[in-house]
Amino acid sequence: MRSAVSVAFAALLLAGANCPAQALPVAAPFQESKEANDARMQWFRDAKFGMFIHWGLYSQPAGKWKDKTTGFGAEWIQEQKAIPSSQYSVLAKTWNPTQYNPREWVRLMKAAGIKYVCITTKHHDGFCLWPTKMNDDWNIACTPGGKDLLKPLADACRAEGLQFCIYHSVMDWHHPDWPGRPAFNDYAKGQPDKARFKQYLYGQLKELFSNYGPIGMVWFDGTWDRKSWTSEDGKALEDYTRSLQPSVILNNRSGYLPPQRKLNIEISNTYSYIFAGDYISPENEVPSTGLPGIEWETCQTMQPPKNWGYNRLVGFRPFEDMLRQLVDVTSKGGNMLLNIGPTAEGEIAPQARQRLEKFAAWMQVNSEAIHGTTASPFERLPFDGRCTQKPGKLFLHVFKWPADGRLLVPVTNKVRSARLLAIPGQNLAVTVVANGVQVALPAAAPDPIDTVVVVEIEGPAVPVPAPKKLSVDGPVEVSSVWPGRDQKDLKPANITDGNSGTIWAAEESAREASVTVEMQKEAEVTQIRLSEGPYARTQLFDVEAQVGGQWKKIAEGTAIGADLVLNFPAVKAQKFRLNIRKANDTPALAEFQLFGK
Ligand code: FHN
Repeated sequence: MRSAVSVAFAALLLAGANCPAQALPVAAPFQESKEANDARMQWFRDAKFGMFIHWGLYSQPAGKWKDKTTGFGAEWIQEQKAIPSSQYSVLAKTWNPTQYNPREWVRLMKAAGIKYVCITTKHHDGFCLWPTKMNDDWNIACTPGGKDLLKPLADACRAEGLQFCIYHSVMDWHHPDWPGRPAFNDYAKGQPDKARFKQYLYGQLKELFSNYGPIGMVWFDGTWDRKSWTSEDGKALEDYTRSLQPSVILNNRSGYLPPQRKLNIEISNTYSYIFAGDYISPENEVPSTGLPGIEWETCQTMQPPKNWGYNRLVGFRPFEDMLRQLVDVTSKGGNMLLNIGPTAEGEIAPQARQRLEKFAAWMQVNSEAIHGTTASPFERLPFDGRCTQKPGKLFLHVFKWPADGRLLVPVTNKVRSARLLAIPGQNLAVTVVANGVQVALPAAAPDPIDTVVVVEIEGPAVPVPAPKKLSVDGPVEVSSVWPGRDQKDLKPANITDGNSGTIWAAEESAREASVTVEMQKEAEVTQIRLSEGPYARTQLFDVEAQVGGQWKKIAEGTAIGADLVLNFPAVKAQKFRLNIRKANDTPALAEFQLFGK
């Protein structure tokens, strides 16, 4: 019989799949002081950027098994195509990653700003990337390559100063004793014995914690089948893992379900929001406002949708998208664990390599604006970008370079200096204005994806209080309206309904237009937000306020787009007018909102 449990787990004297299970080691519940917790978590808090590596037998089919293909979940191919274990196991006879060069991988990752590396020691197919003594047929020693894949990676990480971390799936499609045994496991006979499965799991963790030096983190996974794996199983697993190396950090997927605390933000991936382990692991998702006071790490893959293992059939995310996401996550106080799926040969796919090299180029200039930073002090920024901070320093990540060359930083602190990380030694002029400080920028952005402006301030950042949303509930006057049948959908009232999904449109041939909004009474306005929704037709515009019966220009620009924030010194008025002076198609507007006191 091809059993995954055929060699003794020495410490437990486990004799085989058909033998009764021995008692499991029971670890004392883990406890630590706040100070000890801070010390243990510090590297993780500072790291911000980790690399996830999904590598295994599934890297050979890489999305294609015989004539069947998959565009997602390449590492799930056995389950997706219900491949019998007796057929899937041929992959162990052919795996030989001759191009594997972990030292070179780690150097590439380190240059890209990665601070920790988390590799799949065992994914759901149960195949082990190290020569485990806990089975004799389903690990790297049984392949033509034969060599331990973890050891040289762990050594390379330590040599380069990166944390070596392990992903470990509890769910195991291959092991005959996994209680959720799938029908395609045609090797397994008899009834699964969960106690024996736990001995296998614990025995493997014992090996991993004994032979690979300090383990930074265990990224447990595959515990969502509550019939197979209970909260008690998860709690015991956490305690046992911590007893092996008390410094280890655990994600929240051991299966332990302690009493839940309420999150006051919208989240969709509930599996990842269980308050177990040391941190929350939203998958493919960035919590909109971050999770203040809670440690979190989002895992994201380079090959969407949801390909964690290498898929030769699908493309890679653009670098711009991934860099801005890292910045967004960092500005919200989280970490990003970015996944790559190496090829079966042991190479980092050229597309992934190219993206890591782009990260390296950016990090060479800007890494101080990521590593060791904390979340933005601002609820909202008046420009398209993000903020990260360190004591005495604000890092303003500018995604869209302001056309007027002025960057408004809504902070009340005294400013010592401002400069671009890309041009050190050249201070930028700073002016104190009504809504904060204004930094004079050079005409062009040194980096069109993310240029970082560092503003040195005195004391902890104190933001300018955010202006409050004013009620724009008077009639909306427009120069013209779209004719005919669609008129009621494109009505002027859409402009003030707070929904950027509904728009007003002018008469079809118009290339100029005006929109006037009105409040019930005068108010001090300091900010206007405009949106054209999905359209970007305006090429020249200005905004006026009606003061003492006269229209007075308060802002102007050349583009509006999906979300434009205009800040200006307070103006007291009841009516405001947008004049679209030039558009390349019928003018349309989704939102015109006023903010102030
Ligand atoms: O099923 C896995 C999946 O293959 C992958 O490993 C991801 C990574 O976060 N985790 C699981 C799904 O939540």
